[in-house]
Amino acid sequence: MKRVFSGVQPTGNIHLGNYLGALKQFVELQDDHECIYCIVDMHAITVPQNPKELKEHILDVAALYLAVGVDPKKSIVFVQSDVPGHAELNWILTCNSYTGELSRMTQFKSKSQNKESAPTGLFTYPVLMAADILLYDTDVVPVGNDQKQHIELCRDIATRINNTVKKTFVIPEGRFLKAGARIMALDDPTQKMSKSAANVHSRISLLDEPNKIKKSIMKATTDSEGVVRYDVENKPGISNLMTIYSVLGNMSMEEIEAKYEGKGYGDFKKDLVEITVNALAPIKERYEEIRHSDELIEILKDGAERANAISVKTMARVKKNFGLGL
Ligand code: ATP
Ligand code: LTN
Repeated sequence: MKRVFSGVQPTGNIHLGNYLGALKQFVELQDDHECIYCIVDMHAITVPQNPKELKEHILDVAALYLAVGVDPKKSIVFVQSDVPGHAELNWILTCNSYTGELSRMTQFKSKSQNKESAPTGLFTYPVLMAADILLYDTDVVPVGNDQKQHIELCRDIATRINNTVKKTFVIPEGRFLKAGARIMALDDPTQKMSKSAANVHSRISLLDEPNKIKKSIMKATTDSEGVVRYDVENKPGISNLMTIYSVLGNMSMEEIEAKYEGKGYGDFKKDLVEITVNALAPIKERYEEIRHSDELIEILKDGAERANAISVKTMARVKKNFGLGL
């Protein structure tokens, strides 16, 4: 069975972009893959975090994993900092990556923009991500399109070490969903939907109340043509809403276009509100059940133990191949 690894940062506001780009795939892969899903708290501290809030957000994301359908009987769910191998492998990979390649990462460029200096961790963030993936001999990494460059870097570092030191790592592949791989902000369809954007109506969070969902969708930026047609280039706003409609409502773009022929954006948006509210309701219900349960803590403890057992074996191999330790 092929092994799958992915991670989500515990930074609050898990949104439709995270769900359609990543979490939904996590659930789909469980039946015929060995899946490991991580809450990457060490990635979260690449920007300052309030410790109390971070702790809560870790449990929020863990509960959301389960609420969307990740099954701890099938998959390993754990917190990154509970398994020391991530930090250990991170250092070894850091010594085998180059400032030139890291400088080309667009996420670093955008997150450090207009700053005189940025935390070193923000710069080396993709190396820690590579460590997460390589630590488990991962074959497949389901992520949103925005992570493509980081996956390429991971493959480059692993290939370099395999070729220059010794064959040590499995070379992983990214898995990107075509429809819904990149959900854009509702208020500005040229930006990706993001947890950290100031405007709450730019995103739909998985735990939003129906009224908030309605408001965000009804306010969403479209265009003045008033025709429901998929055309990302010229009509990015409505096309983004159609992507959400298509994935949550299980309809092709052609079917959606046909359904709204001769109708305006108002009708389309009203239906999209209903589809979205109905899709998120069961997730919210399950989340409320599990978020403050002892079961959640037990699942994470058990997950860390199982993940650690795998990582210890990889680290023994890595250290041996590098000539490290006794
Ligand atoms: P931020 O928006 O603050 O930059 P993020 O949501 O990108 O944070 P993560 O929590 O690490 O950061 O993302 C979790 C997963 O969701 C990743 O696989 C990422 O690729 C995916 N993802 C994030 N935003 C989107 C989006 N707008 N569309 C599709 N997938 C996304
Ligand atoms: N960088 C990713 C989160 C992440 C990840 C990973 C995803 C950290 N480590 C390993 C897949 C595999 C993000 O920001 N979305």
